[in-house]
Amino acid sequence: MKSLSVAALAAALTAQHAAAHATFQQLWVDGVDFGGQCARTVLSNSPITDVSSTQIRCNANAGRATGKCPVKAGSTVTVEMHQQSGDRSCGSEAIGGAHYGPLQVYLSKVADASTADGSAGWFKIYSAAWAKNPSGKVGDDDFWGVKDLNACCGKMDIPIPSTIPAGDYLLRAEVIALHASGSPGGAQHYMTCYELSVTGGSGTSTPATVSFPGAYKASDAGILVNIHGAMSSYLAPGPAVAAGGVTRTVGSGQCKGCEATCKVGTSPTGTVVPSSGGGGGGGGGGGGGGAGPVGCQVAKYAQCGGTGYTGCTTCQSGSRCVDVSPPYYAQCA
Ligand SMILES: [Cu+2]
Repeated sequence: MKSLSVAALAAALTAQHAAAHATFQQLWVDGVDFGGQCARTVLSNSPITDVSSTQIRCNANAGRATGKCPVKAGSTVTVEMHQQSGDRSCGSEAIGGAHYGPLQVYLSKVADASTADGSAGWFKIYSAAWAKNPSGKVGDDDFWGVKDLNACCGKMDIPIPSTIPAGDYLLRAEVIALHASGSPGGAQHYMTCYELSVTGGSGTSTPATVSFPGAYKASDAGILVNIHGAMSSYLAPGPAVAAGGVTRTVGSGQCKGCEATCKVGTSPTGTVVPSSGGGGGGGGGGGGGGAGPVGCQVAKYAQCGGTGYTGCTTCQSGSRCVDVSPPYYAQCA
């Protein structure tokens, strides 16, 4: 039997590890599939590990969304994560490689979700973190939000508080993978920002907010932690879940996502509210901006097509428009 050299083995493990990485890609609203339309598409499925970086807001090089998903306060959205761009099948885990940790969701009230840069304050509306495995097994057998997410084919239902004021919001969905977090900088943050236009609601709740960066420290008990041994508790990082938000009891062993009704390809699909003024989404995209039908040009890695997309379809020289999540999303590559 042939044995691999150490270098070849290391390369194989690195490749396998990268393949296990993931991004939040799609959003459902009350069972209506908006695909990737209101997601600021993340170009790499690699994690952010520096909690003091502005990339901790909405990930690195997040491309502009097609528009804003219309959401009624008090309704339920479903975030959807997968390892590979455009692959919504349930054949592989949403995030693989024993990348266990919490799933948390934040909202930020903004003037315009299509241009907001994530510097406004955030409040937490959802946390699915940890629970002890009652079987007595410890360490990696404990229950984690990530395990529930994987059991639901990458989908998790997130109730939107009925008490928030109407207006634009960024919704930040985040998995923190803790398999290597026993040493500083080892925790892996996987996040995507979705652009929402919220209507209705009683509109009086203004929860206290935190900033990104700022909400997390590398030394937080929920970030610098060895999850492979016995744990008696786990404190998810960031602020407490705001009033009207949900703390999920993880480890039910059952999917509590919308998988019974959310069927890719056969569920109703939604149309986003167009981005205002043709401006670019914040946080990167190469500054292509100014999308318009005449003389326009889309920067490499920015969106150039897909359901509901009305912007420029001409890619900058050296790149071409590629379907990455047909029919929802195409980008210059
Ligand atoms: Cu990893």
